[in-house]
Amino acid sequence: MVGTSDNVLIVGAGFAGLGMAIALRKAGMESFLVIEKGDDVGGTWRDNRYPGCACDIPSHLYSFSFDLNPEWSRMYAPQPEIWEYLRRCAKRYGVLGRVRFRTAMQEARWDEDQRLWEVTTRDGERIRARVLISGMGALHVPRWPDLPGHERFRGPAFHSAAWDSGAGLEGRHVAVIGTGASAIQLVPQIAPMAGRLYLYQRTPAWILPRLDFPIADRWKRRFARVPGLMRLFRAWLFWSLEIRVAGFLGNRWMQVQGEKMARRFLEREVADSQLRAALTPNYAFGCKRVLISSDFYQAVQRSNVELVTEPIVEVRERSVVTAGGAERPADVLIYATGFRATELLHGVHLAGRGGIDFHQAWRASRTAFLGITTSGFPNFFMLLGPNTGLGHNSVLLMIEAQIRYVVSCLKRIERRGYCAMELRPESQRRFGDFLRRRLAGTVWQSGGCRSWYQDAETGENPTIWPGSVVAYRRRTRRVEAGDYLWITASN
Ligand code: N01
Repeated sequence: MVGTSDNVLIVGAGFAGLGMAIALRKAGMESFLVIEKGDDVGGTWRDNRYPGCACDIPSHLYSFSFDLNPEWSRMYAPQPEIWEYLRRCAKRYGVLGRVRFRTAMQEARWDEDQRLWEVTTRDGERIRARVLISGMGALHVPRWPDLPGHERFRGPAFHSAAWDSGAGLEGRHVAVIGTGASAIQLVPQIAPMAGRLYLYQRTPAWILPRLDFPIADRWKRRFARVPGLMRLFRAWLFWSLEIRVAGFLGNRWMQVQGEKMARRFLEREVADSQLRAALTPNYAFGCKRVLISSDFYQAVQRSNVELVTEPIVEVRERSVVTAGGAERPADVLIYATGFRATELLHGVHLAGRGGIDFHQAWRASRTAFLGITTSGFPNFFMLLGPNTGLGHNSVLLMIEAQIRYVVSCLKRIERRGYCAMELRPESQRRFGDFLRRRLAGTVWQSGGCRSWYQDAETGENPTIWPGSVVAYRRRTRRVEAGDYLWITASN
């Protein structure tokens, strides 16, 4: 049992949770605890270990702004390196010892009398804290398609985010379901070892080449010697990605240019016109996440790889059947089918003021102010909450803006002697209206596709920030006192 002296409870030890813990230490707020469901830090970079797993944002930008790393081996560092970077940060900034592993939050209740969060873990332990911060992320609960007969399958079957390295793919019939960001990274790696690989595609993606290369030692040395140079490089990366946002927000000219580049790439890489047609999306460039890969198209054209575009209708003991009745053998089944990205705080019961249920409140409003705070849930903050994902730039920039915002909130509470702060319902409504207006014209909502950014039932987009990183930073720079109710011991 953690005493109430632990002011802040952070849930999750990925980029968001660790970044938050480090920021609290830097702000002199030492009274915090991090709980983590896994047995190590790293979040998504600990979980995703499939062959070829790497970041699709350049590493010099996909890292903390306060800990630039001159040692990145490549433009797009592989997963083990990113994971190692995070572990190093946890140690370097003295937060590793503050993480309690194998501790998953199951329930949290706001105790109105005590003005505290009472958290229950999956093991039944109780933890009390004044402030609750979710760093649980959005891409950690695997999505399993409900394929008829999947339970009958006899061979190893696993999700890309829970890679079974003992499955033994050599010379076997391997079925990969999905052609999203994970699949296009893992297929080129496993295709050479599989006997035959069947790639089941429901919707093709727009793909651009990945300009990946090793970073030369002399550049690593320069970056280490002159940190300003590294900052300059990072700034260049930032702006070259940031300008692309205009296309996503509705600039047709930029969308057309993007589409032209992707079409040219596809034409250059794939000679067979039938295969090219099967790999060509029928929706606007950017509607689904634009993927980057320089080896996926090559892998699909290997003689032992078959792209299957008919929908799967049944999984049998050792095969997959598609519409039309074709049955293809399968010894191993790999689900590269993504995550339940629109289901916030999946598997957690959160009860706010007056016992209101977070999931019910969410269904009614579908917004969180700046993606961070929600009315009815005092002293509760989300990192990488709704509508703060990005399609065009490094999401770490969003996480860091949120962390700064939360620290400002906590400082204000401390300075003024408040017990808690709670978002005013009208601030939440205003922000929700703004989001809906902004999203309406974006390619994500009007580009003619259905994507994991959208809620499967309503088609609404609770995932993406409909603006630039610069605009988000501007909005989160200051905590506007008027957006919140500030609660004292007596009111
Ligand atoms: O998941 P996805 P992902 N039958 O949802 C298909 C991040 N990430 O794990 O498009 C057949 O993109 C589905 O088809 P459709 C990144 O943000 C980051 O690949 O829905 N297919 C789709 O093709 C990324 O965007 C990195 O029609 C089925 C695929 O499965 C996010 O994670 C690296 C199906 C799922 O693709 C998710 O990527 C990797 C069915 N029944 C991932 N059901 C970085 O480098 C689903 N599909 C930072």
